Amino acid sequence: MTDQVSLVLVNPLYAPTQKALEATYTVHRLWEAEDKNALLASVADSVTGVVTDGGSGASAELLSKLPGVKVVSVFGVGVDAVDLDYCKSNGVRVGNTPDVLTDDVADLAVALALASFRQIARSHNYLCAGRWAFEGPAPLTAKFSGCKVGIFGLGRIGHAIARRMAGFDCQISYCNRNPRSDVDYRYFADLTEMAAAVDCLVLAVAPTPQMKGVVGAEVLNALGPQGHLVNISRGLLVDEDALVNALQNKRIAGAGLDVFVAEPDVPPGLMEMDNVVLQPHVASGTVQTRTAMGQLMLDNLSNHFSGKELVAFVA
Ligand code: 8YV
Repeated sequence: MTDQVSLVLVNPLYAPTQKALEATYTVHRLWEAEDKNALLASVADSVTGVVTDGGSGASAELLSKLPGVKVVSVFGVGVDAVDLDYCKSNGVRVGNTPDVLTDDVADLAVALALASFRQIARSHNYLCAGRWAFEGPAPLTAKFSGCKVGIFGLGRIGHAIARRMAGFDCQISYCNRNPRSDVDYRYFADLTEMAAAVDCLVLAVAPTPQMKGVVGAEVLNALGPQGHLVNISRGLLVDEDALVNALQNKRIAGAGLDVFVAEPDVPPGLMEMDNVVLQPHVASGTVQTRTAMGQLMLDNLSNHFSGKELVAFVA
């Protein structure tokens, strides 16, 4: 037990990881506190680290109540919910867990694309409702192999998705701030322009607050009635009202979504349509990957408290 190190844990983690964390550090469980501000005030003098995950992050409001904190260790790759400006201004290091989850997240993006093009949920429900026997073959769907894919955010995860989809003979395009010199995929500087040129728009970008709702009516109309949207990034990228409207009015063909604006709440309109496949933010949710994420999150902490560089960090 590293008795002298006291941490705040923002939300429950993968059980084996949380067990290891609490066996090593003095951990204050923020989500269990009836009065969170009272808990933070009571531990402010002793706490020197925060542990969180990609969804919960660590706000400036939280961190400002814990002036002794000099490390935030994120159980996840996404740090959009961590106030990086506060961290950089106050000398707080931010560790995350990239690479170990790339395969799983990319795999689920492909699964969601296939599920949307081939309407796997709808055909499953058609069979289970006994309609096959009475109505005959299920309605035809759309071919995925060879389609035009546009990836918004060709980073580590976006590139892994591109490699997988190239294996389905898909024609890959991407939209980044700047073109990459190490790939020969078609580059678009403008998201709407890329959406108009592809059949499958995949959101894999590490989002910034400025990207809120960037996938709205204009991008969805550009994607078009044969288009499919896949999101394994963050729900904040999508104007969900515009998406529900586009799906209900068949201005796009389908969607495969793992993330939502206000998780775990999901717009009811998305759950009422059969041309949508929904997942409860499980892209990194395998035993192997969550184990690896947990180890990396713990390694970042132990490195910090040993005066070493974090294994993987963003600040
Ligand atoms: C979550 C994620 O952190 O890696 C990320 O940024 O969004 C996810 O892996 C994971 O669901 C743990 O809560």
